[in-house]
Amino acid sequence: MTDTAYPPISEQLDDLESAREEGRRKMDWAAQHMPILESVREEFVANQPFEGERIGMAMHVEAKTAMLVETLAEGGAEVAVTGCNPLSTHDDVSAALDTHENITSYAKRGVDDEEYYAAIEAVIAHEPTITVDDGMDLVAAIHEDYPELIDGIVGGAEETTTGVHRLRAMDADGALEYPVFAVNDTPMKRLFDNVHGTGESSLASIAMTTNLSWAGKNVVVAGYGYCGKGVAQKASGQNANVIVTEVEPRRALEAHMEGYEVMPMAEAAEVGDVFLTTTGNRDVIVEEHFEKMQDGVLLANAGHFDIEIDLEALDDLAVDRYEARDGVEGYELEDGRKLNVIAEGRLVNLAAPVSLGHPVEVMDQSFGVQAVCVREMLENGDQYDAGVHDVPDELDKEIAEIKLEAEGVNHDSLTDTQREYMDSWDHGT
Ligand code: RBV
Repeated sequence: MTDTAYPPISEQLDDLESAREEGRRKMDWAAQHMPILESVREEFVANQPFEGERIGMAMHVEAKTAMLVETLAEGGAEVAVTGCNPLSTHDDVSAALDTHENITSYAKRGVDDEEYYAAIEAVIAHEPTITVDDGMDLVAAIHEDYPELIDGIVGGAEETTTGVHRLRAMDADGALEYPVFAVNDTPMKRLFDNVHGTGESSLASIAMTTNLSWAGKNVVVAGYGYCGKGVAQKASGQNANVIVTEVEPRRALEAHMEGYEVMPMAEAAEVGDVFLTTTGNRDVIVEEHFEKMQDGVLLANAGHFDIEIDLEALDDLAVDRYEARDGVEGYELEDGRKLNVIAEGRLVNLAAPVSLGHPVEVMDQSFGVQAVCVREMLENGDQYDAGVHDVPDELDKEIAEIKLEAEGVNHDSLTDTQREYMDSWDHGT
């Protein structure tokens, strides 16, 4: 695929018509539950803020993401999109998107590394003026291989914790050459998408993939960040006994004070029934842990990349490997124990065969923030230097207000006297 341009999905599917219909049906369902994007879209259709812009995107291409892609295209942009994980694309949705006259979709499920990067290059070939990433692959590829495009790029937005982490490392090295909004770090993203979205969808995907119960299980949650908190809370709500592993002392203490058992992975390995990694770091579950695990355990990852469980080491230990179920690979060890890996250790809520990603409502929030961040970058781009930027709080609040209105929830506002009091420092006892 390297010597020819990578083709859009429409040129890669056999039964294109039925794929497009099914993709559109999935998108219509999502749209009915995405009031924020609906409202933002109305504004964009009326004002055409992205007229003449080219937006390059690498995200999980499924129905909810498709609504963001369409929202940006309806606002006047030419959009080129591909996946941000080889297993999370829904080909039918990708095909439906590709029918839009302002959208080209290169996303395809089950691509190998070469095709994955060829599709990223195909997006970059559109010479984007704005990038929207989930995991920073576009920003990385542009800086490494197409630095000549950077002058023409107004800015970007990043969806996920891992992407923001990579961007901050790049920024600290002085290597990030255009401004990028850390969408992940907003309250409207973190407190909902990371906590509830990851919690609900990871557990649902594991349950549907294995047909096993959470009740009575020892569930080991690695990492007690926003995602880990969500997973722990939802597993506990389904009557599992939750064990947390953490490296950060205050988070370990938080987990302890919230009623979970906290212990090193070396100890948790001996007692866990299900292991779910949410750290964003590598080598969280490694050989010494596999050696201690009970027969029949489930291993899954909810972090962005597939590096948290050391599958190479597990493969070396295994005397046999087999497909135990669709999406579950059994690794049989020399002593007869079987360890079951779900979705190849890739982020389970999107890469497992029956997974659908986060629930629609939380993605509406995250993508609402994404949409107004793109608008902000174009309206006020000259106010943002190269580097990672927090999303202006007013934008995040704008999205919260739209959601509250859609839910029919009223809330109080500060009176002038209260506002003045909060802004002053000279009121003592
Ligand atoms: N995520 N997207 C979906 N489109 O179904 N589900 C989860 C979807 C995002 C989520 O915002 C998270 O930060 C990121 O995927 C991890 O790659």
